[in-house]
Formats: sequence, C-alpha cells, structure tokens
Amino acid sequence: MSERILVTSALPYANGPLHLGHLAGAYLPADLYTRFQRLKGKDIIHICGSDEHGVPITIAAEKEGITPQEVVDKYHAKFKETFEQIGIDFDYYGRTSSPVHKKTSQEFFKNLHDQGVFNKKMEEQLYDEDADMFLPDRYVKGTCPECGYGEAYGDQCEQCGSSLSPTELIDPISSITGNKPILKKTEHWYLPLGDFQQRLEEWIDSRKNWKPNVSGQCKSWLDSGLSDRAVTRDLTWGVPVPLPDAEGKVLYVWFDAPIGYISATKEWAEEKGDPELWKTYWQDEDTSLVHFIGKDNIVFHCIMFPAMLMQHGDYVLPENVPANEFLNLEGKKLSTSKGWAVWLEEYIEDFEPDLLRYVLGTTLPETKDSDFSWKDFQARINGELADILGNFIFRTTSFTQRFFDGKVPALENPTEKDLTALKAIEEQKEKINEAYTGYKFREAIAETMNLARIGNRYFTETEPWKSRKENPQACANTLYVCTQICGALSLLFQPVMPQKMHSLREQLGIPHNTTWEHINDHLVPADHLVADHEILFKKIEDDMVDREINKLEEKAKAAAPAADKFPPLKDVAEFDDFMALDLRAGKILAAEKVKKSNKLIQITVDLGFEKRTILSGIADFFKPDEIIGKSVSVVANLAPKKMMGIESNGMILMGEDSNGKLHFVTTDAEPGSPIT
Ligand code: B3M
Ligand code: ZN
Repeated sequence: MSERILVTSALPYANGPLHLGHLAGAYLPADLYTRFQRLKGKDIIHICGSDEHGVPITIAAEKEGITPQEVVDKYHAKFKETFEQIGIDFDYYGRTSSPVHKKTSQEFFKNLHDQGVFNKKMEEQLYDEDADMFLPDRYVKGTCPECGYGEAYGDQCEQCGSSLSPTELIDPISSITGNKPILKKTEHWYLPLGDFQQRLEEWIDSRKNWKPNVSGQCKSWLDSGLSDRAVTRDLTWGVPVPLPDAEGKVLYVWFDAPIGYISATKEWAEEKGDPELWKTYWQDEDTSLVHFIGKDNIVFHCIMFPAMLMQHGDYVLPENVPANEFLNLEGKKLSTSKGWAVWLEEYIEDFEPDLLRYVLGTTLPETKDSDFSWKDFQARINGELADILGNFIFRTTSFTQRFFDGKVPALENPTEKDLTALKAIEEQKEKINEAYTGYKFREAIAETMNLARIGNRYFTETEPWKSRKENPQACANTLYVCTQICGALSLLFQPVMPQKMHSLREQLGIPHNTTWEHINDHLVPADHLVADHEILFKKIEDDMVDREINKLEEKAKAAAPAADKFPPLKDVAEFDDFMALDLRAGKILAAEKVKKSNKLIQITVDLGFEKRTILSGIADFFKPDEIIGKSVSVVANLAPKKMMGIESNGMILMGEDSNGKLHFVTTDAEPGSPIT
C-alpha cells in the first residue's frame, strides 16, 4: 500500500433517498477507511458523487411526474446534506450531470473509439411503437424463462435472481404503454470484453489480498467467458455519444458512471486551485486506487471499468475493491419499493449519527449478508457504548474530578499490573491497525472496544476507591493509567465516532491534530486538567426502539397498496346467476395424492346425503393426511370434469391470500346443509 491513496465509493443513483443499506454497503466502510488512513498521516482523498444518468432516473421522473433534471437536482441536494449529517466526509462530492463529467466521459469514449476498440453492430431490440422508443431493459416486463415468474424485468428476474436480456422474456410488455413491443433493428457500439479476458484474468490473479467474495465473483464471470457489451443506448437522458453518426444515442450509464470518479477528482483539483493535481491520483503508479461498493456492482468495477482503463492506458488500475454483501433489516431483505427500509434522513431526526456508525460498523456485511435490527441497535448502545466505553470514561474522569481536583495524577513506582494495562494500548493499537489495513472493519471496531474492556477490568481489579485511603500512590497510578487508555480510545475510536471522540478529546485536552503515531501510553500527561463533562452515551429506552419498529411496519403497510395485494373485482353477477349455484357443507372423509400430478389431491367428501369424489389442486399447500376431517364448503352442482383420468364431481371453495397461500372456507353447518 503506497503513501497516496484514492478512495472512491459507489455513486448513488439520484432517484430516491438513502437508507441503511447504502451506508453499510459502501459509504461507512469507505469513510472508516479514509479516516483511519488520514489519522495515520497518509495522503488520501475520498471521492464520490451522484449518479444522475440511466434508466433509474427516468423511471423516478415518470413516477414523480417531474423531469429527470428535477429528480437529480432534488436528490443530489438531499444526498449531500444526508452524507454530511451522518459524518461521511468526502473530499469531493460531484455529480454526473456536470459539464466536466460530460467532457471527461465523451473524451474517454472518443479515445477508445479512435483506438478502434469498439465493435459497431446492428441488432434487434424491443421497441414500443406507441411510445416511439426502444425499450431499456428495465422498461420491459414479462414472464421469466427460468422460473415462470410473471413480473420479471428485462435485465433480471427478482424472483429467482437470473440475469436476463429483454428478448428472453416470455410475453414481454412495455411498462410505458402496456403494449406488446416489436423487434426493431438498432445500431450500437460494443466493448468486446472477450478481448480483455486474458489480461483481466492475469490482473485479477495478481491481486492477492482481495476479499474472497469479490475474487470469487470475478472468477465466475471470467470462467463463463466474457462477451461484447453495448456501451451506448437509444435514450434522450444521458451523455450524448460524441460521434457524428450517433444521433439520439447516449453513453450507457455504466460506461459514464465510473468515469464520474475521474471527473469528480478533476473538479476537486480545480476547487483546490491546482487543476493538474487530479493526475497524481489517477495516473501516478504510486497511487493505490480503492473502490468501495456493494456486491451488485462488482462486475462493473472489477471487469468492465478496469478493461476501459487498461485500454485507455493512462490510468492506474484499482488496487482493491473491498465490496460488501447486503444488509438485511429485521431479518428481511431491504426493499425500497416495499417500504422496508430505514431512511437516513429519518434516522437523523431521532438519534445521533455516531450511534448508527458504531452499530452498523459492528455489523457490516463484510463477508456475508448481515442484519440490522432495532433491538440489536439498542442492545449494542446500552451494553457496549454506555456500559463499557461510556462507563469506563465516566468512572475515570469523575474519579479524577472528585479526588484529584481534575488533575491527572503522576505515575510513580508502577506495579506489573499498571504496566500491563499501559502496554495493552500498544498491543490493541497494532491489532486495530492490522484489521483496518485488511479492510476488516468489524474486527477493528471490536478490538477498539476491547481496549475499553481491558480498562474497565483494570479499574475494577485495582479498586481505586479502596487504595485512595490505603495506598494513595496506587490510586494515583490507577487513574493515570486509565486516563491514558481513555486518551488512546479518543483517537482509536475516531474513525467510527468522529463527533463523540471530538468531545472526548476536548474533555481530556488532547489536541485534535494528534495522529496515529502519537497514540501511546502518555497522551495525557500528569497535571493535565480533565474537564467536567456530561455523559457521552445515554441509554436507549425500550419505547424509543419500539417506536422505530412500529414506524417501519407502518411504512411497509402503506407501501403495499391494496390494489396490488388483491386481484381486481370481476364484473357484476346477476342474482339469478348466483342462485344457480348449489353450495353445500361437506366433510372430508379421505384424501390422497393423485399419482403423476404435482398439484392434485383426490378427496372424498361426505355431503350428508351422498359421498363425492372431488379433485382439488391444493397439493402445494396441504398434505392429504392433514385435511381429513375438515368441514368445507362445496359447489355441489358443478358439471363433472375429468382430470388425470379421474372424474371430479364438484369443487371445494378456497380462499387465496395475498401471498398466494390457500385456506379452506370452513363451515359449522352439518354435511349436506345448503350454504346460502
Ligand atoms: N449508481 C449503482 C448503485 O447505486 C450505481 C453505482 C455507480 S458506481 C460508478 O447501486
Ligand atoms: Zn425467474
């Protein structure tokens, strides 16, 4: 790892508010890493910005009934504010609708084009005749060819996770007009990723310290062989393709977005008054480029963008891409459309940012998906921040206040125990350093908290409240040692809780420009004054988290419109039509699966006056044994129907809930009774 580091975090789509998943995926780890390396005195910058192109933006614009520009203006402003409130400290936060970005991404495209890398191909794509446009993948819905799910998108089936292309969908429908699209020829520029296969393989093989989840995903992409990828689209919203024969075409959002890292660095340099400075970070071999992203962005950052950078030739390649897995919420998949999310702008109204930074930091989905729950949030704040860290700081500072007039006592003739406790600072510091350097932030935070545990144990075991009278120097030594541990914590915890640690340093009188190398066993010298201070971490009461859980459930309910949950009503039926049906109470006497059928169960029903054989397609939901004895409602005068060679006489009524699960319509009436 060189002395100069360029950190980027994924450019969030400016199409909806930020939530916990965004924070845990890219921004918090990137911020922890940057703050840590900066504390170590490294030359590091953290670059990000809003991703303002692509179909997610135009879809949001249609939904909200405003223009794409209005959408991105709104969310870009929100993002900047929210990131600041959470303490995500970017050196520059740009946006891909900026003129610098337009120029940079067009130049990049032209460079590759003039080198002759792209293949220009005419291919058939889905076209909506009424809307008069080619349909982007996300604008096509249809049946998934893999699992039969009816609402699959043109690029992916959210039911089975298969990645699809729009022409693979069965019965595709345009989401703009609801029409069936036609196939129409269109010409595009393709990046022949296959030509980069060998170079990418060698390069990824040479990256020894990548996380296994990241290199694993890259290997599987490479193993299945890379093919051409279109880098242009037929859209109006985006960066226009800078070629004379490209009317109505824009750069594919995944072509221009990663170049956004470069444009934002240019703007940063401009703002610093040193316009060429961006080159040092992007073009000097001594720079380590690190991309923080979520796992769904791996292929773009580890295959596509590196191929673009390799071809261009002027740029460094990423040193590491420590992608995170996904964060779940209360045991369920986070989903903005289902309203199952905690929005950061809402969080910040109720709690302090550092609390979330700590709790999320300890549960980051670093190697596998992880879960955030409000009960765990409460448990960690109360049990760790308040009871361990806060308690240690409080007992140390208040004891010094009360019995030493707030002055740190001097260390004299320390015992073995005192020295061991002091040595723990150096030992923990080394462990924490290693964890951060290896992108193991959970471990780094746990080891930091362990230093507070060590401090607490030492305080308890040396019993200063006793030694104060029996052996004042021993008492003084305890307080000296504990103050040094508090001082070390104020820096070691700084990447995680910048605000809280700022006030702790104020209290202890530690200069804010103190760096990593100064963290040792005498940060707060004897005679130094320790200020009076209110408690650093207050406990979270039950009702505070109960409120959050309720809020979440309310949002989920509101996001599930009744119209989506239940099928629409059928046309009006005349009274006589209804009266023509003969409904009767029945009781299931016997049931067995119909051989060779997955769905059908053959049921014998007692109708009081006779026994009936009825076939029912309920085998996905019930085992034959468990339905015997059930009192059910039967359509008793339905014309017989033969299925799998068996005649079915009637129908058993079922209720189907919004999850597609079936339930019997039971009745207390004795078998044979008419249901009217
Ligand atoms: N906007 C996707 C996302 O937010 C995309 C990242 C771009 S990084 C160059 O998941
Ligand atoms: Zn599917």
